[in-house]
Amino acid sequence: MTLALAEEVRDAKAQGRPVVALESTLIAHGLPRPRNLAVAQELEESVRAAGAVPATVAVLDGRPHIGLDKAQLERIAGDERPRKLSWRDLAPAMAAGACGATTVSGTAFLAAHAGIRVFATGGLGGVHRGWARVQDESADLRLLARTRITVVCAGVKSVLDVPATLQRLETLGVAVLGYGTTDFPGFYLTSSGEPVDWTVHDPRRVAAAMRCQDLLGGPEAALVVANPVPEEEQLDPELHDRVLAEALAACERDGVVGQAVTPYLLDYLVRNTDGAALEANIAAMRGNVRLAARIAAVWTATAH
Ligand code: PSU
Ligand code: MN
Repeated sequence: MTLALAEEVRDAKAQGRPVVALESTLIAHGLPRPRNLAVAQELEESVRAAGAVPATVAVLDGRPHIGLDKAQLERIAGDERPRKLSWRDLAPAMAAGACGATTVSGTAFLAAHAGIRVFATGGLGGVHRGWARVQDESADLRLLARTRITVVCAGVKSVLDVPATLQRLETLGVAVLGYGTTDFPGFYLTSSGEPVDWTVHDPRRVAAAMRCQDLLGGPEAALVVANPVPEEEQLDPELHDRVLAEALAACERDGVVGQAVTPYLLDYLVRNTDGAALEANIAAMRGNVRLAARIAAVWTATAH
């Protein structure tokens, strides 16, 4: 595949140093400009500070890039408004010479092809509420069922149907490890109120599970590490529940459907919590990136 690997990423891989893949849709479509660029740069810096190399993934002029330089990151965050590319969109985007930010499924696919095993994001896509009426399930879930990569996330956005998403992950055979928690995180909230089957407290235990996946072989599947936002940085749960209920009602009233639903709800949450939802979102990403760097460090140090 014609992947453009940043020099820094190529060197790190050749020398067996840790690399962490980062997703670009959250930069281009998940955060408001111009804050998005500052956050993207900060996340890359925090991977470096932890001794790993960041590899933000995106498609530029039809070419998948693994690791972006400063100008390329600015393009993804800027006014060009790159498209949102899930896994299925990669081939058409390449053929069209398009620019696009990759979702969890697009990023995981490209990162795995580049031989990167650890990936950090904010929240996974999942099963939308009202699935019985409109079968909207993110392509993230099926891609993770067939890609050997470890994804560190803060759960799935609370705008989704969390129990249904956990059920789908079970059906698809994707293991979920709660990091320091017996609850599945609730993205903006420390807990979604749903339990997880497995809990770990140390990056070494995550790396051990990755090793065991490889020892077992069999169908390729991801490992989801669900890392909660610290309680002191979460969105106030009462405010969250109230504004989310309003947002869902407004969405229904305005007849918003399909791809537009998530951005609509997220924007509503940010605007109606005085930005507190945005701060919780960024706090979650920071924590995930730091943990991913630690996992990647253990993973490369215990060479295989
Ligand atoms: N969760 C976030 N921010 C995001 C997304 C999820 O907190 O920006 C993005 C991710 O890129 C995820 C995608 O992969 O939304 C899922 O979109 P869809 O439901 O269209 O598959
Ligand atoms: Mn969708």
